[in-house]
Amino acid sequence: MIKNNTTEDLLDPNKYQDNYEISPFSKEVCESLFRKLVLIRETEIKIANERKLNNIKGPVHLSAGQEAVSVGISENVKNSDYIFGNHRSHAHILSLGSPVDKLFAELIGRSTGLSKGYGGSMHLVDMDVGFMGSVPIVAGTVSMAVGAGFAISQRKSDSISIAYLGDGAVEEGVFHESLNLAKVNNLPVLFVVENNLFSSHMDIDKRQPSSFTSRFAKSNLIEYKIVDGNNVLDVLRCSKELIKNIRETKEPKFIEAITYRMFGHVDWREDIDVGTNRCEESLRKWKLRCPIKRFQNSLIEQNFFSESELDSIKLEIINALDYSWQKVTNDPLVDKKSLLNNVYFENK
Ligand SMILES: Cc1ncc(C[n+]2csc(CCOP(=O)(O)OP(=O)(O)O)c2C)c(N)n1
Ligand SMILES: [Mg+2]
Repeated sequence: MIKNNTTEDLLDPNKYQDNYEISPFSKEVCESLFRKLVLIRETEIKIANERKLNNIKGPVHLSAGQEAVSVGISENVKNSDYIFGNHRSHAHILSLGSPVDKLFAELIGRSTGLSKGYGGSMHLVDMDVGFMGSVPIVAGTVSMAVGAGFAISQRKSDSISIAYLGDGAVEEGVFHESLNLAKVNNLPVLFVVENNLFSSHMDIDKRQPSSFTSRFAKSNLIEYKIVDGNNVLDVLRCSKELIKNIRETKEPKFIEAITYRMFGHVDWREDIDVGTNRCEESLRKWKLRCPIKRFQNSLIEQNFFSESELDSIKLEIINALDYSWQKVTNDPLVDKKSLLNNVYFENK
């Protein structure tokens, strides 16, 4: 059942498709993880469909396929931690427990949305769950996570900050300065690179001499781990150890999760043949490494759940999402007169 694959094999979609060992995780923990994974996947599918119908007016960057990264990590996050996202943050915020109604409302400009309807998909915030914000500027939040790390170290609490970033963000100078600052100041920051092998439409082979980004952690003497980002239990285990370590030592750490997105860079299309390696065949293979399918197959094979039990959980979630969407479409739109509220300007 379980093959011994190497780290290098993570880049090969023909590998890491097998079922994996569930034990010693309990049935309860697995059900909760499964529910979160499915919630995020089905939310992204719903958003893709509504965007295609033009019911969502702004662009959406979907992370279907990458759910296991934030779901695994969020299991080890406390409410007092500070989490920073990027332009692809629906999964980050939902995995922390932010209500899906508020995400939907944000996408359609309702005043009940996460950013009161002013922001849309790339400007999400929910301080109740520790999510400090997502922004469209690639690598824009990495230094902010380091700033939060400074604040935590001044307050001497055991909180941590987390910067989620993509493999494209390591090509920004601020990323390198952030790693350096976090290391020399002993800041409790976890850098999480979701390496989906693409920056927009350009695959990493064409941009970098190596497909692994963790070499930058190594050059800053930051401990790092490379993990199968499509195996929720591996991500959970790996982040648990590193986060515990950060809380104890106040040293920054780095996770590189190798994953793949099912949709294209933006919106519902699959972006076949716009990058050099993203052809129908490679997408088909990567779908065989789907984090939900592998978890589901492993749970069934090892008698944690039956197929029909998992199917009914899925159906329950899909129905709840349809209900949420319908509900928020009746919420009030942002009042146009308030659009300049909260905008700072100096009237000289
Ligand atoms: C500073 C900056 N440069 C370029 C862009 C255009 N842009 C938006 S997303 C993106 C790709 C980012 O790739 P990655 O960090 O790997 O994240 P992914 O989209 O793969 O999740 C680029 C280049 C931007 N938003 N900000
Ligand atoms: Mg990427």
